Amino acid sequence: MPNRRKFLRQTTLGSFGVLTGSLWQSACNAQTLPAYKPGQPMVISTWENEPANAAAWAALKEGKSALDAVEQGVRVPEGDPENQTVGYGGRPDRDGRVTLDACIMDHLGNAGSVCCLEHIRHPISVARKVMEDTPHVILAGAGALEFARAKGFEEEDLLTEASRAEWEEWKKEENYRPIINIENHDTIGMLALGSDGNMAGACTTSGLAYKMHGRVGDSPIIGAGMFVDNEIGGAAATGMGEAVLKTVGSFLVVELMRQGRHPAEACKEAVMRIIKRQAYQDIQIGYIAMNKAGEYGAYCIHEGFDYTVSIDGQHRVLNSKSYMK
Ligand code: SD4
Repeated sequence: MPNRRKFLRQTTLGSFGVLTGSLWQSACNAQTLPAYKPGQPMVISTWENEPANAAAWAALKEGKSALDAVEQGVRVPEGDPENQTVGYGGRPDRDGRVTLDACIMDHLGNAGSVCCLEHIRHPISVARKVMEDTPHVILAGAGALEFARAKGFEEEDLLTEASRAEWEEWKKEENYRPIINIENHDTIGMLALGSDGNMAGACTTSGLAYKMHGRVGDSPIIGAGMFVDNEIGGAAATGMGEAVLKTVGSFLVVELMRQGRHPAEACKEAVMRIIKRQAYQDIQIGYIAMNKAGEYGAYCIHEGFDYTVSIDGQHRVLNSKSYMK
């Protein structure tokens, strides 16, 4: 949480033009991670998500697929009421409804997604069912809920007392205006590489807090919030979904890696596309990426984006390089 508070302070300053330019801040503690060796499994996720990475790691160690690993990994924050940006306990839209977005992709290029899904704690598992049990890629809203019910998912009230109380306060302060709230940053995007060399990815979120009802961000959109190409690698995004959608960010990162860019450089280029095109002082965007050789990296607009990397059973939270301090 301190990172988000810091980010808010920075964006206030940012709007007064305190811009430090292109900075490579290498406060990275990657050296404390063991070096990746070919044939090892590996997991990378957005933000401080060690428990999620540990669950994914455990799945890989049990011999499960990268697809199982990412599903099991992201289910951890989905089920955690303390995490107010993913799954159960997520902050609601401006009408007080918790609407969830998620997508999943396997090593064969199969993909599944749900958008604006209500009442289901684990949208990632519904997205996987869309991928595996339907001829479609995306199900949205009432149709997604109907499908989840038919697949036996339990319906429940996802709005916790804490998120309800914050929403009630927001309604007073914001005079019920729809705003895009930059405070809401903990979406989990996760990529896993199995020891069989296959990669899969998942992304899940409650989206921007107090969004308009029906708003869908980048997170459930294949190629925007997450993308995997098993020949090359994968990428995932967090932050202001509208900017990621307009630049098809995760697909771009993977295509840049295909052209030979290191994952960190590819993430930087995707961030720079946004910076070139729109006002960026008040938005955060962070990308993570990993290639098939186990190289990884991240880049973000504002300092304060962390990501979690797991190699050889060790999980480390690393600081992403950023464009602005
Ligand atoms: C969205 N990208 O709905 C998501 C929000 C997010 O960390 O990433 N929060 O736009």
